[in-house]
Amino acid sequence: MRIERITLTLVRLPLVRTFRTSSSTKDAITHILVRVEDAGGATGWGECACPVDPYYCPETVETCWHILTNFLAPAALGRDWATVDELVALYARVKGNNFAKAGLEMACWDALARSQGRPLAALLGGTRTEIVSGVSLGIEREVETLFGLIDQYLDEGYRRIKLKIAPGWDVDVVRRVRERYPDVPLQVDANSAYTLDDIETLTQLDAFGLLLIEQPLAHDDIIDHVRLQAALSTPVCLDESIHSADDARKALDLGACRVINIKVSRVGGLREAKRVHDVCAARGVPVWCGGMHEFGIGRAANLAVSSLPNFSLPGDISGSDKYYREDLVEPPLLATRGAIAVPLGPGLGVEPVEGRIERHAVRTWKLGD
Ligand code: SMG
Ligand code: MG
Repeated sequence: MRIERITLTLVRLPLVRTFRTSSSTKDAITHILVRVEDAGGATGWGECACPVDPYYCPETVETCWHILTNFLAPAALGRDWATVDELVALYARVKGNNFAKAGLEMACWDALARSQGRPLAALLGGTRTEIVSGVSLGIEREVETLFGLIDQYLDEGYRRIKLKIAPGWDVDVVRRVRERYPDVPLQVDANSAYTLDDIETLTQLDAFGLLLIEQPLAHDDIIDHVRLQAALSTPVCLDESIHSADDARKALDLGACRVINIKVSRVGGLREAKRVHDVCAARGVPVWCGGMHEFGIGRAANLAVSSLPNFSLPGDISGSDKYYREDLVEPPLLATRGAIAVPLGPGLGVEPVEGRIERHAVRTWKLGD
């Protein structure tokens, strides 16, 4: 493979519903689409699913643009590679910046899979044909609003509910939700809103039969989480703290968590996501696929990686209609009875609709003739 042209498009889509977490509030999503053209004629698409603000992770969409245009795209352009390991080696000296790397790497995986006429899921070694989905519900003003949303998504067939929590929107809300929905698979995500000083609040959550408590403590911590996990019967799940398979190994060996949320973008791409999956699988630790409000391209990649066997918990990959009035790809990725089919076509198995991308484009950039 040799990438001869790279096109970036910054695309902004309004969200169907404002999404509030302990760390940010969003009513639209702006991601970078990466299109690569291979010398052999294959085209691939990737999505850089970074937030616009540095409140979930240190990167922002503009740092991704900077790193892609100045470092990653120039390092990959015009160079021969046969495997994704060889591709990644071309830009391995770029430290961190995982969201930026994931966008370019995804486009190259798509081009590679398309050049072989194979679905991306098959190339990754995936076995599942459909992915069981949950929904992630933001912080609302009133718990009754949350009840309405839970009713709606359970009616649509979604199989687990994730609630965002923050100080002031935690134990009482979870208690009321649990009273109203005694049997629903339920989990919570704090997005780093607590410290060990809050251990009493967090241990109260043990009473509600939660599947897991996601990222209660600092985004860059795995040490305090060890103490917290030892005090909780509910499994801790790490999200923000895990950037690589090595991070996963260290966190699990220390006892910082019992579950890992794998996000393709947070770990720098599909290759590393599979490595995190493998580290967890070898230890019998279940994983699930997290979400960053991906458009259809990133969502298709999430489905492909979730087809790996150890993605045994429901993911945050809801149907695109939960997020957007009209997504950027055909066919749209929708849930039926709470599950989404893994696309079977070549590559990501979805086709970006260029007219829609143009309509929502904020800015474009090209490298190569
Ligand atoms: O894609 O449904 C989705 C969003 C799922 O809650 C979600 N993601 O911490 O897991 C998480 C958040 C991060 C996105 S908000 C910045
Ligand atoms: Mg999370």
